[in-house]
This record gives sequence, structure tokens and C-alpha cells, in this order.
Amino acid sequence: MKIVALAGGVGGAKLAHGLAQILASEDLTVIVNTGDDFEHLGMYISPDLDTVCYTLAGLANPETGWGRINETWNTIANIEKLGGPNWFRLGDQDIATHLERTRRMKAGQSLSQITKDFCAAWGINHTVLPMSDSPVRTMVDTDEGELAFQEYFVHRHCEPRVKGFRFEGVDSAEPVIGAREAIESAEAIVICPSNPWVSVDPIFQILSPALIQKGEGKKVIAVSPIIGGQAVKGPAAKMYTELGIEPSALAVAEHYRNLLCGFVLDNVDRQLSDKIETKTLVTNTLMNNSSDRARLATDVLNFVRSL
Ligand code: FO1
Repeated sequence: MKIVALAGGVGGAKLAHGLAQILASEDLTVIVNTGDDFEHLGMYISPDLDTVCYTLAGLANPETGWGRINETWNTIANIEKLGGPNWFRLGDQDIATHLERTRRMKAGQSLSQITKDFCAAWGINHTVLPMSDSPVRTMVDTDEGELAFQEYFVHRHCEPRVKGFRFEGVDSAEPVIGAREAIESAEAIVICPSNPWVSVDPIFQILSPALIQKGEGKKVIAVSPIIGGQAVKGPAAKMYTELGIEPSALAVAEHYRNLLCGFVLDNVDRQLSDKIETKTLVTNTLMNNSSDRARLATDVLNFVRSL
């Protein structure tokens, strides 16, 4: 069964890894948010793309979910000593990724080509695509003015109150080569448990023409990143509250309302199932280890088959 998974950071990467444990390499394409990308210390940094790739390659830091396992921090410690910015924690191995990516981008190569080559170097057999080769930048409108995404997320610890979002560059950005084709040939699109506002919406902004035009007969399902009213990781629940919506799996299902033909929510939210206007699967959606990821992916694929 051919699947396209749409993923943001840590939660999305975990389900993508579950799917990769089950599906053959030619049957899974992961399309990743690049709205969080930014330039920092002279390097082009693509956090969600790296989180997905490191996770698929078994190289991710198990404590944070982002960055590398067995990491050392000499470079950032020395930058700090020199009075440079240290708020974005870049490990030594991770910096190698950013430096080499930046070198190749400055030489005119595309993000998608570089990602393809990095995946090959890291032994990733499934296809990982950035959503676009053109820069798209998520901007967060807050009570303290508009902030670039990493400024809001990491530097300001998501403290400013959110009023809305803007995806700079989205109007002129095209999906990467291969994304439309993967969607056309997929039996289902799986929206991973990533933040709907800042991880999945940017991908939709880029891909919705492909999803809508080719949507007939296409199964689109989403897995809730909100369990028991709380985000498993990150500020999704806080964002819902600040935007005047009670955070819940129901709110996530309503966020994607026009696209979905199935929705996956956690056992603890079982009582919401009746209120959701599409078919639902109630299961254990927490992914604490690699076998949890494979188990949830199996449940998701069986659900897709049943639709
Ligand atoms: N997230 C943090 O909360 N603090 C950090 O210092 C940080 C550094 C970092 C470095 C590389 C990388 O690929 C990701 C990093 N992240 C960090 C995570 C990242 O900023 C966010 O999780 C995503 O952008 C949201 O999906």
C-alpha cells in the first residue's frame, strides 16, 4: 500500500519511523514541513527535515527528539564563550549537517537534492521530501508583534500569546518534484501527529492544489497530536487556547474537517469519538519507543484498509 505521510517535527518523525518499519521503501514518501527553517550563525538550518531524517536513520537524540544521539556541544560552548548567540542549541555532529547543507545550497543545489543525498549517506531507504525548495517562513503573530518561528519557539520559549500565523513565501512556493506524483499514486495521505497550526498547515498551503485536485478516492486520515487536552510535545494546546479554541482531539479533527475521511484519537479521548464527523479509530497513540511507533503505524494502516 503506497502512503504519503505529512510530518512536522518530533511527533511526526516518530509515526514516520513506525510507517517505515512496516512499509517497503517504494511505498512510503514523507513530506516534511520547512516553515521552521531559518538561517543562524551563517548556516541554513532545517529542523523538521533533520528531525525526520535523524529519526528514520536511528540517529536522533532520544531525550529531546531533535538533534543527534551521543552528541557533544563543544562548538556552541565556544561560541558562547566568545559572546555569540547560544539560545539555539546546536550540537557538534548536527553542525556538520548544517555546514555541509549550507555549502551545497550556496553552490546552487536544491534542498530536495541535498536531502536525497544525505538520506542515502545515512542509510535511509524511504523517500523524504522537503515540502518545497523555495523558502517558506512561518511567522507567528503575537501580543508582542510578529516573530520568526524559531525566535518565538526556542528563543522566547513560546511565551508570547499567539494571535495567528503567516507563511511568508508560500504564494510563490511550488511543491518539490516528486511530491505531486507521490500524492497521485498514494492510496492514502497520513497526517502525522504534528502541530496542525505550524507543522501541517504550511504543508497544506503548498500541497492543497495537488491534494484537492487529485482528492477523489484519496483517503486522507489524521492522527491527533493532542491527547487528553494536552499536546504530547510542544505548544499546540497553548496555541489552541490562545486562539480561543478548547484544545482537544475534536478541535484537531475540526481543523482538518474538509479533508478527512478518517481520524485517529487516543483511548483517553474515546468519549469524543461520537462528536467527530468522520470515521474514527480509537487506539493507544502514545509513542514511547520504537515498537510503539510500529504498533501505531500498523493500527493506522489497518484503519486505512478498512475505510
Ligand atoms: N528546540 C528547542 O526547544 N531548543 C533548541 O535549542 C533546539 C535546537 C535545535 C537544533 C537543531 C534542530 O534540528 C532542532 C532544534 N530544536 C530545538 C527543535 C526545533 O527548533 C523545533 O522542535 C522544531 O522547529 C519544531 O518542530
